[in-house]
Amino acid sequence: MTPHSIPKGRVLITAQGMNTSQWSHILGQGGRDVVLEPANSETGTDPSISYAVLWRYPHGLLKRLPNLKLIFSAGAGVDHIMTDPDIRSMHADVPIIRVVAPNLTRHMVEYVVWRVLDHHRQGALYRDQQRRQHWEELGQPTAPQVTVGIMGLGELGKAAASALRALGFRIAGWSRTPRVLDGVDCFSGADGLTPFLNATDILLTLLPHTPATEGMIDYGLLARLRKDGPLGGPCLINAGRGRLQKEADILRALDEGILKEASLDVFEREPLPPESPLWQHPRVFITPHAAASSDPNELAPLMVEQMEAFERGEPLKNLVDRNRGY
Ligand code: NDP
Ligand code: OXD
Repeated sequence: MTPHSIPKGRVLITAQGMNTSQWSHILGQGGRDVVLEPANSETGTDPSISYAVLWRYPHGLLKRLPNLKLIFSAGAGVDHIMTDPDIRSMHADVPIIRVVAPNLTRHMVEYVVWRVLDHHRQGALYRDQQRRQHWEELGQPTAPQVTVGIMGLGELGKAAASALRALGFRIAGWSRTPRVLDGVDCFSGADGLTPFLNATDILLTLLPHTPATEGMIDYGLLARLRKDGPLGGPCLINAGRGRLQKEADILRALDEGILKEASLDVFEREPLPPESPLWQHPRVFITPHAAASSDPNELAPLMVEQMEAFERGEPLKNLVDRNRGY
């Protein structure tokens, strides 16, 4: 492809729950035309759109964009796009690009360190003692006695592993394909899952939601976590996706003492419905999918760089592998 062989394309941003006018302003700073809706032509299609920046968008939208050249996820997870039937039919060859960005990774690392330290330093028990004005020092294991098991050793899992290692925790990791990471006891695939779980005191899930990972955080999995660990029971932290977990199983495991505590940032249904018993559970800590949100000031310029690289015929970064689904 010769340089500048593709004209500057028009951008559509559709991202429910995000500040799309801010996104649009930043995406358009280099003089690029940005719209929040496809034009309403007679056929219902808008052939002028080359790039779509998407987050929780209505499926059916992509049908209206016959000349789409690149799809950008406005977040690291791409399950909202991979579950859209239109990306397998009319857009089967359109590259999908996900977010990999230093500040998003930093935010996830902050969340992970916060939640791991809270479980490790027995935050829930001390908060309860404070409520009861009860003064009692609890026994405290040291970090090297505790294993944090990280499911997902991608961009976020690797960064979390290195921050937690620096605090002295033992780290185990589990991924789809075998990985070798300094200071991490790495496991992979179906055969590696049980030994990984058996070694884990604090389970941290940073997996994508795919058909292979859906619903895998269930009672049977939680029952395989280390039982005789130094924290008096295993803890779960899920900052990956809600569809990884079966919430009824988490509640059962908590109530039967199989699981000591849980920190959940993501849920089967979001917002978490008011009737969910998770809200009131004394050993569950809830955040509203806030572990690492997408900042247009950081992400929109990275997207524009990729559009420009594409228009110059240069290779793209952070491409989603459609077969793996992430
Ligand atoms: P990556 O694609 O970089 O890494 C994904 C990791 O998961 C890889 O190690 C991969 O294995 C592993 N994996 C995928 N499928 C399987 C499987 N079937 N069995 C075992 N391991 C599997 O993703 P990121 O680290 O960037 O992000 C992870 C997820 O975090 C996102 O998909 C998103 O859902 C979530 N997220 C949540 C946020 C929040 O605010 N709560 C913010 C940002 C992201 P392998 O190494 O073999 O490929
Ligand atoms: C993401 C998220 O995937 O915020 O980036 O969940």
